[in-house]
Amino acid sequence: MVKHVRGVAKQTCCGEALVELLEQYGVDTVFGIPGVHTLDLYRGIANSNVRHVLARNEQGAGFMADGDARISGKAGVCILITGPGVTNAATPLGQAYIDSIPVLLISSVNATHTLGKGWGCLHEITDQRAVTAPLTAMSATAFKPEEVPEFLGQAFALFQSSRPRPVHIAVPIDVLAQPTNGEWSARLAPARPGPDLAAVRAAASLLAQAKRPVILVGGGAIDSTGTMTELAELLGATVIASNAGKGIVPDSHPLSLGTSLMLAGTRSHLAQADVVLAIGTQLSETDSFIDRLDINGKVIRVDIDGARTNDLYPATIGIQADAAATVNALVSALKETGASPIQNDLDAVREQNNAKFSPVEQQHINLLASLRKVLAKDAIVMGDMTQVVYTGTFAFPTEQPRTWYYPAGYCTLGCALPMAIGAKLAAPDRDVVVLVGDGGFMFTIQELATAAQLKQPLAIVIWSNSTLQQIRDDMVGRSIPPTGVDFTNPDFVMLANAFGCHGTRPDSLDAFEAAINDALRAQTPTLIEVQQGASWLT
Ligand SMILES: Cc1ncc(C[n+]2csc(CCOP(=O)(O)OP(=O)(O)O)c2C)c(N)n1
Repeated sequence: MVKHVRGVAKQTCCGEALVELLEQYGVDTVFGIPGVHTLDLYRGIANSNVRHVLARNEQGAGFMADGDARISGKAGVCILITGPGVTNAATPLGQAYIDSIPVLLISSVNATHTLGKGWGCLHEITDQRAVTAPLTAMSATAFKPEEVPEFLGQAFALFQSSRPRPVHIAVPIDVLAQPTNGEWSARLAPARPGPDLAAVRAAASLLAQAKRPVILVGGGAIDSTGTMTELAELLGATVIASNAGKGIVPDSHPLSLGTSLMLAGTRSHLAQADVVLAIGTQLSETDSFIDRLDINGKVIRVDIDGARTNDLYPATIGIQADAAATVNALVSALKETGASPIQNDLDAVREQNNAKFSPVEQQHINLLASLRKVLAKDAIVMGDMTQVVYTGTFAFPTEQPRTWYYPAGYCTLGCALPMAIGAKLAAPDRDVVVLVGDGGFMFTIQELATAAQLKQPLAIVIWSNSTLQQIRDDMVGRSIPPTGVDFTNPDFVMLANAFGCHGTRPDSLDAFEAAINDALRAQTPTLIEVQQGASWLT
């Protein structure tokens, strides 16, 4: 590609052209850490309108891209070096894969003529593609500049038209430096397929005849807010959300049991359903923490991934289509046939669910009630792998999708802080809170420097107990003496100050609420350490 800069013809290299093409696809932010292998990509970033966010470790960059994608609904992009950059990002790729998040990793790879030779080149890896292939929907290496627009076209088509999962495109360093020929432009991608209307009519008729219908709602249905509630109301059906589906139907709706597949009342209610409509959910083990749900009714499955309709819970009617379009079609079909809703009172189920909480869970519930009180409905809570988040899954009332996050599938300690950084960049006007254990926080603590550099007013609540409590409990449960779980924490307030952040240890629920309010209005992140067992929590 030849560009004219102040009358002088300038040849664009592949790295630069790649960034220009990303801009054409609507990418406005990339997360990364530069290295000698990505200089030509940074030449492109430097000459573009793309914002570059410097992470402090590539794992952080990957999670930031993931958090950005979860909130914006668009691809989150990271640009990383060959070898260690890519391997550091393997974990966020794994998480984005399991949660169907469109993360695009652009990386370099060693020069074409060195690949596979084992010469010991800088950042060399025997087969980089083999690292990311199992963690992505597509992992491709562009051996010529002109392959870049093709692979990017494929990546954005995958994100937009099918189950969105991460994509890795690697470009050898010699190819990144090569001049490009011709103009590159973004390619069109088809819309997701709509449902087969005969199958929709059959599903609507099964649902209309159901005496005890249940709708299981997953993250694939995230764009069906409103119509999903209408569908439930037309049927009088109970709605149960997966972790990723939390908030699609407001938790406060009389027909909603929230995210509660891990609770006995909900599970026995599901077992009694005569028709179960599962939309955009893979019914995974990490939503219930049992191997197999007791489902005895006829199953209708709606999924963009056709294989899901025939897995552990085979469908009587399977519809491979976009969830939102299918919910619309089901609502229209039910309105046409004039279906009437069943009477459905869920109070007894809720009572059974609320029967017994442990003393520590009760502390979580008290803290979460305070948090809910001070947060706006659209505030974002990024949850890490900590018991207060496990409790919040069912105990934190959520009224909107894309507001409560607990990525239980890959279950990666330390994901929440960098995801929150990406989320805040995607939605600067929304409040963002991190809920993280003292164990999990230490996994990505360096990204506090990123958040401080960005002056993000994140409220970072650290649930502090100087132990890996969940694993300690599991050991005790299996009669194993607690081993390798206890640790000494740093002074989190001093640590926050060292990073240029605020730090505080509230000593009452009022003080906690004030700390959250202050944090969300600050010019920098705030660490709020909450001690498990503190008298004000009980
Ligand atoms: C990367 C990674 N390593 C190990 C684990 C296993 N694991 C799951 S929960 C947990 C304990 C987390 O401790 P903490 O963050 O302090 O939260 P708590 O359980 O005390 O609430 C561990 C080690 C994991 N999920 N992810």
